[in-house]
Amino acid sequence: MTKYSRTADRFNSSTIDPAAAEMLEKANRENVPTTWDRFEKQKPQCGFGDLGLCCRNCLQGPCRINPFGEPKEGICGADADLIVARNLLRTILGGTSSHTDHTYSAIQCLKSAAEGKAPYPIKGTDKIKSVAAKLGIETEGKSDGDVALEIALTALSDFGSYSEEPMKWLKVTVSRDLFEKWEKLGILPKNPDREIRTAMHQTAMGVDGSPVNLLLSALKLGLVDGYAGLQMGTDIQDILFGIPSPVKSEANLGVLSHDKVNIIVHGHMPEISEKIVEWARKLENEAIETGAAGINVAGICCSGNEVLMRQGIPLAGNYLSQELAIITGAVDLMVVDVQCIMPSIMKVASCYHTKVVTTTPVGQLPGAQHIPFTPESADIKAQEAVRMAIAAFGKRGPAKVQIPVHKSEAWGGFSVEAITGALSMLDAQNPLKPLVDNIVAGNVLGAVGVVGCNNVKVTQDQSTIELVKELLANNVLVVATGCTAHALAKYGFLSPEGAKKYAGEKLLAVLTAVGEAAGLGGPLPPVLHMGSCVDNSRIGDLLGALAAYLGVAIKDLPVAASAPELQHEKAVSIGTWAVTLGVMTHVGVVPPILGSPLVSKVLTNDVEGMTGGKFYVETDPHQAAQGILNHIRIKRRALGI
Ligand code: SF4
Ligand code: MSK
Repeated sequence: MTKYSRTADRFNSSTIDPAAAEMLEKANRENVPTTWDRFEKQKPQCGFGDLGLCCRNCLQGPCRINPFGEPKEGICGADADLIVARNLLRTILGGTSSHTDHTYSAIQCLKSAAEGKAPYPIKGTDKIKSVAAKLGIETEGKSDGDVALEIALTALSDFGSYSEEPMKWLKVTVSRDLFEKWEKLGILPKNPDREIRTAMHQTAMGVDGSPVNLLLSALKLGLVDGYAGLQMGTDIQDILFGIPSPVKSEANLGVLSHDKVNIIVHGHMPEISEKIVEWARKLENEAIETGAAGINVAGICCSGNEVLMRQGIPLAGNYLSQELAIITGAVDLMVVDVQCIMPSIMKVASCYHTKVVTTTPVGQLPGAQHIPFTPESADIKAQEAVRMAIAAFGKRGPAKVQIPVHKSEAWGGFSVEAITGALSMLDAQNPLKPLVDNIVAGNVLGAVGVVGCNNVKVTQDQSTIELVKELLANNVLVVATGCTAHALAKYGFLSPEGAKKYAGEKLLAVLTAVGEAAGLGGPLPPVLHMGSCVDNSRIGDLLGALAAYLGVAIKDLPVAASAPELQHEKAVSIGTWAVTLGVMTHVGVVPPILGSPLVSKVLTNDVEGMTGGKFYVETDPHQAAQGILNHIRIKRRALGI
């Protein structure tokens, strides 16, 4: 009897990914606990927490509200609506802080690189031009480095602003109509750090007693996330590392190598993962000298997305596969930075020869080797980490190695610039025209951004795959980011072959016309991988461009967003930003708001009258697909198409 015994049914209800199921069986044999085991031990999960009805905001608590009787108020008198609204705002604050702190690091890296202090060549020349143009920075007669430095200082000035003016980065990015709408609602953010501080204060014991006022702050924090986290983050990272363009790679645990040193990059910060990729290539000979066939870097979570998008590095797995990668026994080193890294990886790594390196001051793990990266020291630190991997390769226990064979072709790199570049092969003057013409003609029914995570409460990848299959069969174009993109990659949705398999007839014809014109020799993949979590801003840019082309508001477009398997606070803050943009946003995991009828009604209904967007909660992916298709059809009718 093994300590963590599971039945075959359990593996099947945990994941639809055959590689993941194989590793769960191996974990079971080897008595290695995984997140699914810990989930079982958490059951039943707390009903008060599930409904958002538990408050710990002061030391008189915790207070709980009974939705079916007494007590109806906490010790201070806070009721269900207030407690749920406060908790939701704190969740969004967690997500927004994560994104803005990530972006702040990227800005510091760009600044240091532009000053010649950090060893990062600034690769995104075209992005320097476009970002400088929107910020009103003169480029004539200046070097790229000088302009990049001005851009970095402008970004920092938003974080350092003490004026009452709204965030500059937001103001220069969005359309006039959106800006004015948010101005009227009183939700335009100023300095992002100040907004986070103020909203945290607002949720403290005995400050804001108005659930509606708290929800307005939630919308404001959604904008902080959107423009000081996602948009600024993507703009800065594209300047540093280049604008992604279509690139072919592979996905799933089968990308790990039997005879090469395997390094996994995991987390979110490309300034770390890019350096690991660079030095893995440069030190390949050292690995060969020690008997390996070379060095293989693969990615997990959004670090994986970042280096796929720009370097074609394969994806090893999404959030729920992070432990499973180590359980292959073939990962020599996992380099982690921030966000979505389960602390459990240390326990799992201790069962194998795998070394773990942490790299940031805020993301440390007891038992890991801490190699603190700074922009200035990145080359030295990356070499140190890669050499650790080479040394660990020799310690692999062959008896413990089992690499699943499963992997699929996966294309990444679909930035807005790459998409419009492909469309410009059909109409150089007016690249969006072919897409819009096909939407008007009904060949493309609409578009949906399917984004977000895995969540152990949902069978891994299942909701995502079921939902996307139905959307594609109904000729809806799908774009993806984050761990959802990993999920779709594993089952062939990011490959041209996937278009033939999954796209409706009309959509396939459009994908084929664009793909052939762009020189791919076949259709575009039916799902376009637009990048990491911060790269959701690319979807916002695309929506903004489509709305401007059509002369309508984003809320009027036949589009939607969906996060079928969200888990992280960041997914909630991204979703809130999408709702402020005017996008109907489906979530496939029930957020902890049902304890408040008021909050539930505002988010799923009333907010539509304010921003044009709303949340749509549906756990069944088939129902969700129908709900999204109905929404798209309603929007089409309203446009008269
Ligand atoms: Fe209880 Fe109010 Fe304190 Fe929350 S803030 S723990 S509801 S007394
Ligand atoms: S990594 S936030 S599990 S998408 Fe961006 Fe994946 Fe969600 Fe983390």
